[in-house]
Amino acid sequence: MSRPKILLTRRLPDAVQARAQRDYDATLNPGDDLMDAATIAARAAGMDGLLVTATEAMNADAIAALPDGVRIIATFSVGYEHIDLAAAKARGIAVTNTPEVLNDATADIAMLLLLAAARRATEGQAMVRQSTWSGWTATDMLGAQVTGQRLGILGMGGIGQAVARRARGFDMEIHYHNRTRLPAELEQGATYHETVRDLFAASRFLSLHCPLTPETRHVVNAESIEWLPPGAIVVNTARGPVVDDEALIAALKSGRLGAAGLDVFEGEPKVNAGYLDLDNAFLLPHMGSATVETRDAMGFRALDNLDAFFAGGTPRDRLA
Ligand code: 8YV
Repeated sequence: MSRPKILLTRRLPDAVQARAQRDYDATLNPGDDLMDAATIAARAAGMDGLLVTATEAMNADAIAALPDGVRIIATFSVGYEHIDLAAAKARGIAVTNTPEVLNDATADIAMLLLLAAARRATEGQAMVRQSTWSGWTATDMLGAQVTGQRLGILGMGGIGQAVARRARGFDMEIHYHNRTRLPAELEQGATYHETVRDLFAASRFLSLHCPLTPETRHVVNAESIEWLPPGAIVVNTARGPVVDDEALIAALKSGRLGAAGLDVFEGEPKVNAGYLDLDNAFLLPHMGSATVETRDAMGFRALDNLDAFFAGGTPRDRLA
């Protein structure tokens, strides 16, 4: 039997591409050019499946444009807001994602952002790199103590729980809000808040780990920022649009919030210019899952899902 034909819309790690080529008639994208919906539809001609990433907008129009042969879209990401599940389902196209395997790497970046924001890493780096450091003093560059402080986690899925585990190592007190309360063995003593407002009110530090949905879009906004304690520190490794950038920038400028650590941005790779000269914003370019081990694991998980589908089974991460 001939091997299924799959299209990889982005360049993926070598080990992932090697496995894809071993097991499939795989078309790669060695130049890693970004494909719009029309290009994907054209290159998907004759394909049985697509292996996409979060940079491809598989909205209703993009899915409608796909040739009939495409029966599965496997995304190399845990987030799947870029795929219209209802449109895929309506066309009988299966969709899978890659949960779990990026929990640790993303939680590591959340802690990096939290510590960097709390301890004024942006300013410190600039002083050293620009040779404006005039020497040690007992009173300059004082940041926020992390140890013993309250950390609010919005979205207590796998990544949120991995952040909680790390933060406990810093003796932080864990508070969270989630659509459903976790069982006690997963809560590990964390305090559950029924509402986003109650969580924000308890959060000296706030780390965002919710998926992007209509409910979470701009959940950090001018009104909800007022629920946070004065000087609170906000960390975002989830999705840029969870935060209303203009509101966050205004609060960082006024001092209503102490600092922010951001790995994701609305409209990325463009970043709201208001962040760029803020000393109290520590900024990274969407690197949450960017380790060799994790990116390999994400690719293997996507291929596991394709393997299960083409073997006639149900992929473990089937979303639609
Ligand atoms: C990925 C992510 O690197 O998995 C996700 O949802 O946000 C990132 O860690 C990116 O989305 C690749 O598709």
